[in-house]
Amino acid sequence: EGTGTEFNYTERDVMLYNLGIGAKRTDLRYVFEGNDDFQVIPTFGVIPPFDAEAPYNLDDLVPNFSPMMLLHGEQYLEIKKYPIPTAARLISKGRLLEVVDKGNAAVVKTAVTTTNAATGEEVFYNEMTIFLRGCGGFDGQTKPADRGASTAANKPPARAPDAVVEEKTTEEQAALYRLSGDYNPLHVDPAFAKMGGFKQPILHGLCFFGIAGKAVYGQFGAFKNVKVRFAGSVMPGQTLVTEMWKEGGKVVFQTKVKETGKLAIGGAAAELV
Ligand code: HDC
Repeated sequence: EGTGTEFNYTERDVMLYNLGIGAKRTDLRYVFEGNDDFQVIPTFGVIPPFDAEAPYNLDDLVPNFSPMMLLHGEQYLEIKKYPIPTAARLISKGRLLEVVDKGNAAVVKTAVTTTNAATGEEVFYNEMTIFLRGCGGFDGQTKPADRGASTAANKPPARAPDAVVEEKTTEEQAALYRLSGDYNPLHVDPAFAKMGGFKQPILHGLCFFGIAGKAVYGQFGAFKNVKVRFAGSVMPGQTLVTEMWKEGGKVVFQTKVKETGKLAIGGAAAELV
C-alpha cells in the first residue's frame, strides 16, 4: 500500500457531477452553489477513488488483458458521513480484494478507502468489480467471497414496486459524464467501442449508477451504502426506468432500459441512514 492518491474538488466539480448524472436546471440544490441546500448527490462517493493508483497491474493478474474488453461489473459504495463536503481534499488508498475465474472472463475486485486529508476522517469506502472478457481460464477461484451488503443478491420482492422513476438520458450523457474523471474512450470513441464489441460508445456504468442512485435519494432520502450489479449496457439517449421496493431500512431496486425492456442494473440495494 502506497501513500495514496490525492483528489481535490470544488463546488464546480460538484455541479459538473450532478449534471453528468442528469440533474435538471430546476434542481437548484444540485446545480446552483447559491442555494441554501446546495449539495452533491451521494453517489459522488465513487468519483474521488476512481483515479486511485491500482495496487496491481492487470497484465500480471489475468491472461490476455485488453482495456477494450474491460467492463464495469459491480459497485459498492459506503458513505461514512453526511453532509458530504461540497469542496475538499481527499486521499484514496486501494487494495486488491480478489480475482475470480469465470471461465470465459475474469472478475477483479478492488477496495478503496477515502479519507479527508485535513481531518483524517474516513469519508467513503468503495469496492469496484471489473469484468474482463476473454481473461478467464487460469484455474483461479470460481466464486466471489460473501462480503455482506457489498455482495448481497438483493432479489426484488414479488409485489409491485413502491416507487418508479423514469429518466431519459441525453445523447451527450457520456460525453458530459466523462468530465468527472472517467476518460475511458469506450464511452466516446466509436472506433474503440467497436473494437470492444459495441455498435456505438456505451454509457459509463457509474453514470447510470448515479442516475439510479439519484432516484433512490430523491424518493427515500440519504443512504449509508449502495450496491449495484451492471447487468446490461446502456446507450446514451436511452430511457432508464428505476423500480424501488422499500424493505424496512433498505431500498431494493433495479433499473431497466425502457426502449428494450432489458435490465441495466440488478441485484441492487441501498441501506437508508
Ligand atoms: O452482464 C453483462 C453486461 O454486459 N453487463 C453490463 C456491463 C456494462 O455496461 N458496464 C458499464 C459500462 S463499462 C464501464 O463503465 C467501464 C468504465 O469506464 C471503467 C470501469 C472501472 C474501472 C476501475 C479500475 C480499477 C456482462 C458482459 C458483464 C456479463 O454477461 P455474460 O458474459 O453473459 O455473463 P453471464 O453468463 O450472465 O454470467 C457469467 C458469470 O459472471 C457473473 N457475472 C455476470 N455479470 C456480472 C458478473 N459478475 C460481476 N459483475 C457482473 N456485472 C455471473 O454471476 C456468472 O457467474 P457464475 O457462473 O458463477 O454464476
